[in-house]
Amino acid sequence: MTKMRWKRLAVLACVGFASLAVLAMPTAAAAKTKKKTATLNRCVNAAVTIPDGPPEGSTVPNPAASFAVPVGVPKFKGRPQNGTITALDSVGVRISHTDDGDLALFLVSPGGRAVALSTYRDDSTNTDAGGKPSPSGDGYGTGPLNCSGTPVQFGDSFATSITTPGNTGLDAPIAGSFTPEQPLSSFVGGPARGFWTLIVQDVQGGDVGQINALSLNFTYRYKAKKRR
Ligand SMILES: [Ca+2]
Ligand SMILES: [Ca+2]
Repeated sequence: MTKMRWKRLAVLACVGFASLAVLAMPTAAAAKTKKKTATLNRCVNAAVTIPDGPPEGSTVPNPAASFAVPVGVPKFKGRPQNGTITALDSVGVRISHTDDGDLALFLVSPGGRAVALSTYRDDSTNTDAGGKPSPSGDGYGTGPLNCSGTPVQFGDSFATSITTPGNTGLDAPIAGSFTPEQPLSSFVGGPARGFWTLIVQDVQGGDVGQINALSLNFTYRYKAKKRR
């Protein structure tokens, strides 16, 4: 190999190392940014009437009730950012109603993803004190009809599914902590900022009620400026 070729190779090698060094160095923008994690744990009182379901035989769909909780995320460089859900620990629901079997409960994220928490949960094996079939569980949660009461908690880590027979009232409220019908983990990776909406639809006429409170407990990640 000639002396000139050796020199060229040496120069190319130097350029290569320099390029690697540039790649490895953080950019100025990245150096000023860090990812932070925040926890939201909030209950909001509601007083939303759930429209009664249609009469037997009707083919007209009835409107659902909805209650939306707004969630904010700190701005980044003066602009809104959505944040990213990293874990959705639990959703608390307090509802007063005279028949849980009428009701379907969904939580909808700001990104538009819907998760079924509980649908038409009434245990037809329940009987009243006189031994008559009495599947009509009364509402979700106990105590005051607001955040001071004890909501039913839904979370993926709880031991008992809401679908387990016997969980679902005997002219008494559904009470306790349950895994929902669909996993809350499907919200992970979606936006935190915006409206989290509980939708409740009543599909049978005769029994009515209200949404009393909704609580959310989740963690999310967002961008923040590094302090100098
Ligand atoms: Ca009832
Ligand atoms: Ca009804």
